Amino acid sequence: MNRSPRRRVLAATLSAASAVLVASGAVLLSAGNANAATTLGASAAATGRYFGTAVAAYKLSDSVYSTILNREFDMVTPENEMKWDATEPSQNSFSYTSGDQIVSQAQSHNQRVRGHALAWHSQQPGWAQSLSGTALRSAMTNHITNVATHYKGKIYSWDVVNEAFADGTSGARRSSNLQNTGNDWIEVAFRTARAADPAAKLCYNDYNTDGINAKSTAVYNMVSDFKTRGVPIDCVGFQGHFNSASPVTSDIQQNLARFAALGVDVQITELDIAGSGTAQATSYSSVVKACLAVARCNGITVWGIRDSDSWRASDTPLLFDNSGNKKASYTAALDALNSGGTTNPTTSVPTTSPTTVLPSTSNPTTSPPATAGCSATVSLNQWSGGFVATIKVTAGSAKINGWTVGVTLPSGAAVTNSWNTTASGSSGAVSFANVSYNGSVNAAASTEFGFQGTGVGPSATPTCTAR
Ligand code: 9MR
Repeated sequence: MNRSPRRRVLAATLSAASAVLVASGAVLLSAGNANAATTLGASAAATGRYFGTAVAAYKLSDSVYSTILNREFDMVTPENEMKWDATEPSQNSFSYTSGDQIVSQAQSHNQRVRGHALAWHSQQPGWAQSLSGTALRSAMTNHITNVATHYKGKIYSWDVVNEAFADGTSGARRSSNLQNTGNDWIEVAFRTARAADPAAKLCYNDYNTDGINAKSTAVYNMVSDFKTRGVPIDCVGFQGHFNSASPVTSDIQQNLARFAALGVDVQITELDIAGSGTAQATSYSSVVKACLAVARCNGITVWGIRDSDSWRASDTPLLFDNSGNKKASYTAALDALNSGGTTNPTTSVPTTSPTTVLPSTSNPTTSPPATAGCSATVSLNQWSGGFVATIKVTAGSAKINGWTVGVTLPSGAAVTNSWNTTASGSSGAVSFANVSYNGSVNAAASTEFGFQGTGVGPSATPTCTAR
């Protein structure tokens, strides 16, 4: 794949590492608890998430490999075995042996499976590469129907479409034979997958979309459009292939949050980070924490087990060394998981109800608030031509039951979308009110919302009015 350097985002205020998004149904787990889990899967499960890895069928007989796989991970993605070239080597003749092997080993170890990938410009069989137009479109839908039907009931989520957007700043679709069949090929793929396996979560998956940039915004706009028009999409995968040209940026959390606010789950799907030692460990920690801070970020998958298993082994990008020993990056990822985060409301158990973040012990009618009110601060990620603002609303010394934040945008700036709030106005003086689930904020507690815009974002301290 092309790995052109991602555009650097100017982080006016770094909020990703420390901010915690308190979204619907989210609770905070205490850090450093004595019952900290000792494997990646168990630790992720404690917050309602999974921790997965890419798996190669031919390595399952390697005992070092399979011991780590079955000890640490509760989700697997076939690295190559469910791709078009593997599953349909000649037209309408299907081959599932290696994919089935991974599914059956996963089932016998209580691991779920992310199917990867139904429609992709790469790793197509030769016969598909030479098709075009309606012949290719029919071949694609036939492929999706057959493969998704074969695995029906066995797949947690499918990467229905993989890597359909171009790198760089164009925000355009990637040019490919599939794209040449018509711009609707992606939604046709999703509708076909839904019809074949209605229970599988359907994901769009891509790389260089981890932070906020032109490519991720193009994907965001597509997902938003799909949700508006009822095209079936349940999740967005962010591959997370990082190296020095394409480093972990501070806005991953904000990017995950803006997609989640569209009503989809978000997942880190192919995480690997070139490097070693403390620098690599710190990067792993920050990616894990970004996911934990977003309630709908419901899982992380690393793209292989040992460094030697990686598609780019010389970058030593994984959590285990060539001998299967845990690296510093493993410990950093596990510690980050054990530090807790927002629980995932789509998979969490009932004990994680929002009532835990909204204690109702103070009754304003009998105990008037000492100091009503709230304050707000803004964290800004600004790039040339656009920005994302994250606003933190903090209650005063008494619980508040609603809030409105006033922001003055500089001339020429405009709000294009927002999350965890209802916006009034889009330029000049804009006000943001709480939504149903984040109006109640306990004394001295905080909640966050955000918005994206064009132009230059607001830098002045916002006003906050409480109810
Ligand atoms: O890890 C996969 C490697 O074994 C294959 O040779 C390669 C072929 O394209 O695909 C690798 O996995 C890719 C994944 O399917 C999609 N995102 C990028 C991954 C790394 O290239």
